[in-house]
Amino acid sequence: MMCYQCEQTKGGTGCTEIGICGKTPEVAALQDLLIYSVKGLGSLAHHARTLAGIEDARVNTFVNGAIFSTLTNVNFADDRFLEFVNESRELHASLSAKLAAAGVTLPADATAQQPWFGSMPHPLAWNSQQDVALGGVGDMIEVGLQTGIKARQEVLGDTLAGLQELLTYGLKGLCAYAHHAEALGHTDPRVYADVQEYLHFLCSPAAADVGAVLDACFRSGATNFRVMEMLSNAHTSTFGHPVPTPVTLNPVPGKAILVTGHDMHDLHMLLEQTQGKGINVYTHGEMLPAHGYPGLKKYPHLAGHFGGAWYRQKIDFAGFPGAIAVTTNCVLDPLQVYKENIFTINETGLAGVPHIAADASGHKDFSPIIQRALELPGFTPEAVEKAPKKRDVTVGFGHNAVLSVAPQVIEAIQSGRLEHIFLVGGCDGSEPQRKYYSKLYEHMPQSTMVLTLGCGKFRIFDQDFGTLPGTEIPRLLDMGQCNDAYSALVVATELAKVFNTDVNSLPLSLDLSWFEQKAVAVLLTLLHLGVRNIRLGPRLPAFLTPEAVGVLVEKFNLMPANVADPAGDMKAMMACK
Ligand code: SF4
Ligand code: SF3
Repeated sequence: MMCYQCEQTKGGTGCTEIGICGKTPEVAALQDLLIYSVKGLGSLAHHARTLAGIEDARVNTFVNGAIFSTLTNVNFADDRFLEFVNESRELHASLSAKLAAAGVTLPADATAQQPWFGSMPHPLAWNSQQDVALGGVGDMIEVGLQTGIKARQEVLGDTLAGLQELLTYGLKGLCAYAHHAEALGHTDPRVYADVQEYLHFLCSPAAADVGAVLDACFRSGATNFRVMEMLSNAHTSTFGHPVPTPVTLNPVPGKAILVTGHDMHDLHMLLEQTQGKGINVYTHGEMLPAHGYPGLKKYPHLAGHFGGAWYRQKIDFAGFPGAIAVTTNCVLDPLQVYKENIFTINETGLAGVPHIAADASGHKDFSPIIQRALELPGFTPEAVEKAPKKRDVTVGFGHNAVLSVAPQVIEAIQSGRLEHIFLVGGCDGSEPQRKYYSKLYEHMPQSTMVLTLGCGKFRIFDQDFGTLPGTEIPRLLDMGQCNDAYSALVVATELAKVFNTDVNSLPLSLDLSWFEQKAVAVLLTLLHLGVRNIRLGPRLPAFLTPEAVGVLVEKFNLMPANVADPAGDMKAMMACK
């Protein structure tokens, strides 16, 4: 195997024997094959749309979900990938039949072999091959082994192969966000069309050109901006705009369910289904911002938040006395001690763990999770009594809430009481270098504010930053999940308008921590918007060669976080460098 799609990749170069995340070579091969197949399906859907105006709703939904399933820490179950690849080929066959029925033939070069496919046929041709025996996981792994990055690196070189991966990884994040929005009934035909056009592009001769690939990467950043806006609208139109809300980190006595991941729709369905059952529901990880939404906080049994960022999951889940619902990333291979308590939903999967699928109407029956929660002890009064008491945290500073205090923020900037704003957003992870982010906060002067989003917030979310001198405005404002980077961009754009300048000229610094491919999508959006001077850490992506990084440095002054010197980075950022 060879995988270097996330920040914790082995040795900063690539996981080759087994993933640091626990991904096996078998699952890696199946994921590679699924991406290969989906490139072909996406390409076919692109032809169907542009040649015959055919829009296939099942294909649109499937492509985004299948791509999402290959994102880091989403799915480790080989039988789920067997299903995905088979479904991809079935959908390919049904869409081909629709094209044939419409009397449309594909252009002669639609399946032209590209050198980087190596021993495999063009993905579109492979999907149509009837003679490929794909009876079981073993057969698929054999084929999947031929579709990895190595073949592309050999033909294209590391820089171009890595830039193709940059586009693919950005798509993984984008498709994940689009899939969340779709769960809430929000879709955009342009987004489906864009995704499939990028997949088609990756199968075309144009993808052999560095400039064309970079251009596609930035265009995908534009698509992701639409997607994040769509997801933000999906959340706010369904659950209302987030409002500042204190959240307890102290459990209460009673039966319990813990919900992790990013999917607010699942949490809502679970809150509905647990009403009146004597079960308290707690958020974990990226579900923390749920407490700020009026349509979710209204449920009295949404009892609080439990635990920290994803990488502490084995400790948090082992210590949770109830059932655990995994809506999306990040999920880790479970410990035996809680394996019987955990359930996967949506695109997530774990070997040997029950999965709850949606029915044809999108409804999910969470009875098995509820049943398990009722069997387990929950939090006993004694355990609650003994647990160390923690201070509340405050969530709910989406763009609406922040813009409602904009006049005070503007006045504070003009009077010099607010010197600088930091956006320290993104993912968390277990590597020691990530202490940089905790230390960064220690060096922040009192005359500054910090906006957080994503699970990176768990470095400091429970600390008291006080209020901005002379105001009631908290110095620490959590804007929500990683996708709420959209909110941060709305706030920055509005501030820039007031000061009659652009985002790059504001007293604002972005110091981003990345881990997985949602962060890649957000980064591509920021670059598409022309945001400069972003610090990125704790390590730069392994799939970007020094040559590729050089282009981003020259165009955007993108810089690596100086993890050895947080004080130095803070000084530079205060000087707007
Ligand atoms: Fe390694 Fe990350 Fe790939 Fe897992 S997702 S195999 S940790 S690079
Ligand atoms: Fe975290 Fe996995 Fe990226 Fe949504 S939960 S930010 S890492």
